[in-house]
Amino acid sequence: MKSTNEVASNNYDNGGKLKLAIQKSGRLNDDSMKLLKECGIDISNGVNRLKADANNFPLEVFFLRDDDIPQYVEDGVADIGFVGENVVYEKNKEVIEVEKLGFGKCRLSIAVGRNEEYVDANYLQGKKIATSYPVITQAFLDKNGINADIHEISGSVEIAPGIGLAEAICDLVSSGSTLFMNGLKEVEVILKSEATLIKNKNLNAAQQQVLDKLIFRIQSVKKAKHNKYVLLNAPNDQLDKIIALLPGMKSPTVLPLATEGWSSVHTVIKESDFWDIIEQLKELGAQGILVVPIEKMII
Ligand code: PRT
Ligand code: ZN
Repeated sequence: MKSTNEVASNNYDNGGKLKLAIQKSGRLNDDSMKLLKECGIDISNGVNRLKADANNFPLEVFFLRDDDIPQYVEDGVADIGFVGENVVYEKNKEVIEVEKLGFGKCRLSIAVGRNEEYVDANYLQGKKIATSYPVITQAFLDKNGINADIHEISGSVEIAPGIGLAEAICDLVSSGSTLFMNGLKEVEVILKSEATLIKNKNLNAAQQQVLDKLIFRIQSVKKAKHNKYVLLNAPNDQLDKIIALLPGMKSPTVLPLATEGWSSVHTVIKESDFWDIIEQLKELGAQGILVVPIEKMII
């Protein structure tokens, strides 16, 4: 018979372990693996692997086609998944979106021939639209009261107008160069998408606890990426104005420099505010400005 301790620890092992589905290969695979690594989760790497265990976190990783991930998570074959929001909305499975992951950013857009005169969605009335996203496209058409013929194809959607298959397409765009090379222009953004963490609806309490730990780590990694650590030298007579410019987590650290009349100022600023603030700091006489990436940020 097992001791109570043994039973408790087994319960944790079985109940608290999470099965995570990520893309096997493709645009989301590298970033998914990188995020796990940045979260301090070490995955034993097999070649041609279908699944792998984490060595230092109660997690088992399944490598799947991205299109299948929502179904596996709905069924509970996987407990959680990293997948594009575009796939989540298209597949429309019963899963819960928990946390955006900050990579795999793209948009699902309508594009038409570059020389077409497109004023609004009414252009699409009665037209043929080629897409791999029939559900999202139909929802857009319904919302705009448009009656169009959706032609579902699984790949190379952008060539459809060129070969006379459709007058418009609805496809993923990131840089826009694929559209450009195929003589198309983007006319409507239907959905902005990025990779997201989805979960099964029926996680048990122990699994939810492990998921909360994972989310906490993901949020720390994301916050760190959005912020930079800034060090600069400031003339003491401008210190008040310089500090007023720097938001920081609490308030900046100020240390005297060996050179009389100067201080070293350390703080954290949002990457998005960075260029504006740097210009103003320079105008106030700040020198030797260093901007350093942050690995993790726990607030
Ligand atoms: O084999 P599997 O089914 O797993 O992969 P897949 O071929 O279906 O997907 P994959 O690896 O191409 O994309 C996986 C996910 O990456 C997508 O579901 C999106 O969430 C995300 N993503 C981000 C993109 C893009 N950016 C993207 N640009 N997915 C596809 N594209 C394609 C787009 O379809 C078009 O052909 O890239 C082309 C356009 O790119 P630009 O830069 O020229 O505009
Ligand atoms: Zn796919």
